[in-house]
Amino acid sequence: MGRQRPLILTIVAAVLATAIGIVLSFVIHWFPVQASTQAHNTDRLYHVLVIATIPIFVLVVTVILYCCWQFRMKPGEELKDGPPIHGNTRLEVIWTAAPAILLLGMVAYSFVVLHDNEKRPAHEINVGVTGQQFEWSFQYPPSVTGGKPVESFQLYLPEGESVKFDLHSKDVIHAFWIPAFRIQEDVVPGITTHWRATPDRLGTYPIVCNLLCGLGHSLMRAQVHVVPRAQFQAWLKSRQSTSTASVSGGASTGTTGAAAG
Ligand SMILES: [Cu+2]
Repeated sequence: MGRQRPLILTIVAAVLATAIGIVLSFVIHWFPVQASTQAHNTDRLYHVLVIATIPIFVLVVTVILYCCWQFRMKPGEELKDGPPIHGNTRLEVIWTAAPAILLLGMVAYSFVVLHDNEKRPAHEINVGVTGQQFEWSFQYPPSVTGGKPVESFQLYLPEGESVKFDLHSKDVIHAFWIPAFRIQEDVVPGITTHWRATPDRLGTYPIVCNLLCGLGHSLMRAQVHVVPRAQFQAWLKSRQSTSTASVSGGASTGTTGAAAG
């Protein structure tokens, strides 16, 4: 009985700590608003990973603290040695197999989310993104505008429609990141990289360059405006009539012409 009391106390404390940890993981708002379907998937995955890791963290810390408490050296035992142990096959199989199964499960779930986030939908619009020290510009091809191409320093997107971004860089490596969409991709000179998102919440959200690209890196910001389809169409029309002179057809020609968006 004397040995059992500390063990029961420890187990109760561990269960309590796990419960508090899981509750806290729900109470704390870790992320900015979710403004794309990908954001919901990504946050759900993150939450599952956090909830799966809390009991493991508690288990490891509990075993350490329990051993320090119960098996620490007492006065007079300075020269004593511990009992010789040659291992425990069953225990070793369990502590190898259990984490392996858990990890494989989390990897499989992550893969499914990634695959879902990048899946090509039946309908999508293409928008060109050009990064250069230290600004973003956006190109809307005729397939999107229904007429002349449009270039802008503001990103407008219709709500509820999948967008495939084609990313180009004019100088060094940048990273195109919209935190509210939860997706980021490197923008590399010489190649075109891609990024797909479906904005599902009206509003204006920051666009960030997330790779140190030079002295003005911290200023390399822009905004994405998620608007209803009709407003998007109207904005494209107004841009077509005002930016004729600054755009010369191609997707990545844009010199720093009309600055306002
Ligand atoms: Cu940068």
